Amino acid sequence: MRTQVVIIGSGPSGLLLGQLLAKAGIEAVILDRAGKDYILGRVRAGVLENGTVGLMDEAGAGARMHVEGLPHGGFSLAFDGRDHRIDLADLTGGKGVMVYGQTELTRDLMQQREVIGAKTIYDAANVRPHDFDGRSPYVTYEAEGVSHHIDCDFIAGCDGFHGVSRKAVPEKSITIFEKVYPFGWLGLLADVPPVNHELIYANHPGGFALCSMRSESRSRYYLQCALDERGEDWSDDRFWDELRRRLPAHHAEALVTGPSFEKSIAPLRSFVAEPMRFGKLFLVGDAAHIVPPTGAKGLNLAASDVHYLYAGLREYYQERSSAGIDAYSARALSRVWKAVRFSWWMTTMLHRFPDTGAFDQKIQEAELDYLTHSRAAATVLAENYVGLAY
Ligand code: FAS
Ligand code: PHB
Repeated sequence: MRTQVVIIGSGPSGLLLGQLLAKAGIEAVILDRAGKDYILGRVRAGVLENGTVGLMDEAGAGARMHVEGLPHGGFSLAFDGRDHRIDLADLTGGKGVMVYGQTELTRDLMQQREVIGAKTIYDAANVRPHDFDGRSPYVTYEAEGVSHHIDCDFIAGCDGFHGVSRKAVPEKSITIFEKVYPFGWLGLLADVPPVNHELIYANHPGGFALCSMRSESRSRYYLQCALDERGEDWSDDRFWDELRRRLPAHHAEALVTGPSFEKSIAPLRSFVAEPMRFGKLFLVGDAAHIVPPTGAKGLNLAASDVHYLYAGLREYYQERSSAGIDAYSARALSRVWKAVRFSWWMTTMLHRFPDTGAFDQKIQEAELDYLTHSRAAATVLAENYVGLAY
């Protein structure tokens, strides 16, 4: 088989890239080691930047997002028993974010890919990129015990943090930057109305808490927890009691609880692989970088990577210019590192660290005090949260 671009990974970045390439008449085959149900069963991101919303529209997959998504013009920081609204729209000249679950975004992209009849191979085993630093890249995989070989012009490694693409790059050719945080997030999904109409990021002596949502009847909550904790150690009652403890009283009293149907713990890390291009192989999204979800940037960085790579590939095929693909890594990394900084800053400001001393505590309090009393400080937060320009 031969195609123009092989995309490894049918998550948000792979599917979004596939849709955009198809609209530009560029053929791509997507391979994923998992099946659709597994991919759709993962509970991940919930907040879309304007740029991501725009790319979904450009990909022809944004219709349901505009009907079921929740446009938000602000969010609250809660500390010392009070909450302080960050008015994103006022601070950024009218911008906001769209609350719409990654699961639904992925579902919409899968559906659109089926509509256009583009080729996606699920349950592809032992996917391997080859000769990407040479002139004839190809990808091999196995399906139902049969080995397959796909010749291509380019390979997009959209296979996430644990994927095969980054690991296929010789160690001497890649530089890793990493910071592991000494805590995780325990996430819970329940079909109960959200405690607030917008998100609440809470800094509390007992630890960080986040109140989010998937719709007006489905809530998504997170609690900072120790790395050695297990989801099964947290009954629903224990989770709800601890969430109430970490919220200001008026929110704690208003909290509607109910049975959870998803509970999981995610570790937090900052991770960047440089560069993001190796000959004919491009790393995209979580394959190249990971951020703590405090800044709601992971999924949105995958989208901006796709924007840069799509622009480069379209320029290559339509204008026979390599300028865009040659600039991909530098352009993507410039935005990645600003989002990594923002995610690190939000995480450092809002979480309790095991080694937080009295001085660090005072710095956190000063940071929050400055943010809620200075328009300039709040503007910096707001413009990063809605998403910096591509
Ligand atoms: P993905 O990991 O989504 O997709 C990679 C795909 O590649 C998967 O379908 C996988 O099956 C496939 N694959 C992997 N290895 C392969 C192989 N060897 N061969 C073939 N296919 C292979 N981001 C936010 O913005 N907000 C959040 O709240 C948030 N919460 C998160 C919680 C958790 C537990 C995790 C892990 C991540 C979270 N993220 C969050 C980040 C997350 O949303 C990612 O940024 C997003 O999934 C990135 O999309 P992709 O780059 O497509 O990678
Ligand atoms: C979510 O709804 O899952 C979510 C929202 C904002 C974040 C992280 C996660 O910063």
